[in-house]
Amino acid sequence: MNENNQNICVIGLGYIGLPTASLLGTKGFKVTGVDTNKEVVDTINQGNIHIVEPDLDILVKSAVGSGNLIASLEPVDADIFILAVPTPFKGDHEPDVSYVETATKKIAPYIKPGNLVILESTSPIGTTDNVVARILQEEGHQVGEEVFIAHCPERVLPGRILTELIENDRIVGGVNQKSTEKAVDFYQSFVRGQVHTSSSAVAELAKLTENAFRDVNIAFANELSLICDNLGISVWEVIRLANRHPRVNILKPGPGVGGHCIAVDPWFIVSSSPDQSRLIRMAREVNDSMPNWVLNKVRKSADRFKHPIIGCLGLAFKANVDDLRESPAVQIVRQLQKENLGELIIAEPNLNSHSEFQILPYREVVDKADILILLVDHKEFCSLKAADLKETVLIDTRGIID
Ligand code: SAJ
Repeated sequence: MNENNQNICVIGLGYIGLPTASLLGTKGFKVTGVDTNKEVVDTINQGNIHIVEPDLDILVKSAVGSGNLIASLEPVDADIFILAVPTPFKGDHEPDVSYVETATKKIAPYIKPGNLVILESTSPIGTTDNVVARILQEEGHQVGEEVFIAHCPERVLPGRILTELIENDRIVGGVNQKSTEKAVDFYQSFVRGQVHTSSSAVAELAKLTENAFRDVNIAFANELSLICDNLGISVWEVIRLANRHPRVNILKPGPGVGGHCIAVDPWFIVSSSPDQSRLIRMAREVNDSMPNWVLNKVRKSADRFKHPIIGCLGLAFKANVDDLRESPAVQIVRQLQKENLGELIIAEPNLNSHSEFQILPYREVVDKADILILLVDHKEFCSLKAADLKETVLIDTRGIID
């Protein structure tokens, strides 16, 4: 339990901000969560959630019910401000830190001496100092002396957010020693993992590195799947056997890399050092080419029919989430719709409806499809057996159907 009775203001109530705000609310902090979307604010104040994440509904209900979490359109005075806003890219994969800028300007009038500001958003190198600290200094705050600023990148895996928020190690990089110490004290009050310290730039690059590492490893698996396809060899069997080596651990090929993190963050490294980031850029390109590879498979199969029913299983960017951001499955389905290769029918068990696509029960899609594309390895699809599919042409991009 938090005995300080500290007030926290979390800016951004998305996939990181809402779990963090509600977790802190249940740990005894008084939390105000701020979002620009009124519908999101109203939903949370009713004790409900707008995203799918295991157990988040229970946590939000409990935090709101206890009075420790209130959602609002505007910031409030607080002891600690946490920025959890998006950091997408724009143009030719250039980082877009405009949400961080806007959020910093928005909290500036509420900040008082003694306050701590933490940037949790995954950020391009230099954002903590050159955006957050610079803006607050320009707004008249004595950064590092009266107002403390640190970067503590979020590292949680969608689908396991609530566990990882507590169990994962954290990296804290303050703009000065005092800022680092204040942020460490805060995280140690609710994190069970270790809290490591460094500079803000190291903390920024360490987070980007984690996601670039995973992207490069997925690209290796994806490239291997192209090689195996060319050779007429099962990539799944190759990986299964190669992974029996004690020092080999190949990840899974798929239809591409989605989500707002791994498909985005490596570009922040590339844009910081374009001439040195050859492998990281190439991995991004390999992963980004995968949807088109899947589309070519569908085009080839569709040639065998007059006007086939094409069943698509899954829209989310990965298994067991409802998040469609940067989803390769959505990219594939949109392109199929454009090309009108056949009648498209779609199942996504984590969504009741979608503004663009009609969502059908997955059994109906399986039964009706001439061509079935398995795009996401949701748990609902894992019981499918090749024997049940009879005449259906199956394109299993996740290797889950025997
Ligand atoms: N994917 C594959 N093959 C694999 C693993 C993943 O194709 O073997 C695909 C997924 O289907 C998905 C994408 O990669 O489209 C990313 O999924 P993910 O589960 O690897 O990662 P995210 O984006 O959900 O979360 C990542 C995590 N980073 C790392 O594991 C290094 C998480 O810890 C970060 O906090 C998160 O990014 C973030 O917010 O940055």
